[in-house]
Amino acid sequence: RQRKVLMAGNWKMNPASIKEAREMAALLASSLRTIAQDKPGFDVEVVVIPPSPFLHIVADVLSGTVAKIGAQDVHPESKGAFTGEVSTGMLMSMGVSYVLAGHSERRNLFNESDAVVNKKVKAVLASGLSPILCIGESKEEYESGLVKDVCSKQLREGLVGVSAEDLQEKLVIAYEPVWAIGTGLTATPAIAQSVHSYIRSVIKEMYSPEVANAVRIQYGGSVTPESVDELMTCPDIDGCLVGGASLVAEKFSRIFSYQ
Ligand code: G2H
Repeated sequence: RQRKVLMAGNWKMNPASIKEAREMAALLASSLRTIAQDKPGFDVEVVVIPPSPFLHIVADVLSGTVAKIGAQDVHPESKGAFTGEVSTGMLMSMGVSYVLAGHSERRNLFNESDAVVNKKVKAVLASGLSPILCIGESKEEYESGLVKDVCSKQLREGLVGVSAEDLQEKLVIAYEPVWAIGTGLTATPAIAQSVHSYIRSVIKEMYSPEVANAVRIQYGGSVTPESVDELMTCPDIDGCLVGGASLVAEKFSRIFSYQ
């Protein structure tokens, strides 16, 4: 695989306190330091995505390690009367590198449309940060054989106005079948690989073979230390977006040091 592997841990709305966030980050920092010592060739990009109020402390505790920091969401406007929202500039000033856009929980629980997701993607890119554009079908869509239609639509609408260069160098796609999120059901490596390969074919059609070959596509949905090794043998899976298992430093460390 030519593409650099990206393993991201999405903490969602966890943990309950800043004290616990500091402890989780400290455990991860110590595990990253051990890996840096024991595996000098370790070349995986590791990203930790805590809730906004904990970004600062987590960035602080992880500084000096290879881990980068991500945010779970952002508002497309740069400032103003948007009570409760957070801007790309605020995230940048806290040391954030990646921002999730269109996570299925945002789409389903907060009614984010493809048009809103696209605005966020563009705002993140305009600020110089890297968006992780999340796409994926629901259980009903999966059962009705609509995987390709749903992924293609979310991709095409999410990427409106995104340049080939940004897609090649900054934007990451995360395929997360909604039926596999937090349910303990992981798509089999064969299912995941076939959708990833399809996603690459859509990018090829929209952009070029070079862009399709360069864009990183993560898999997400109940990834665990038990499932990661096989998923990572798939040629079109360039890393994982991990939820539940990223809350336990030992598990997340095992995931990003997959074999
Ligand atoms: C999908 C994933 C992380 P989990 O939402 O984005 O969560 O690994 O808990 O299914």
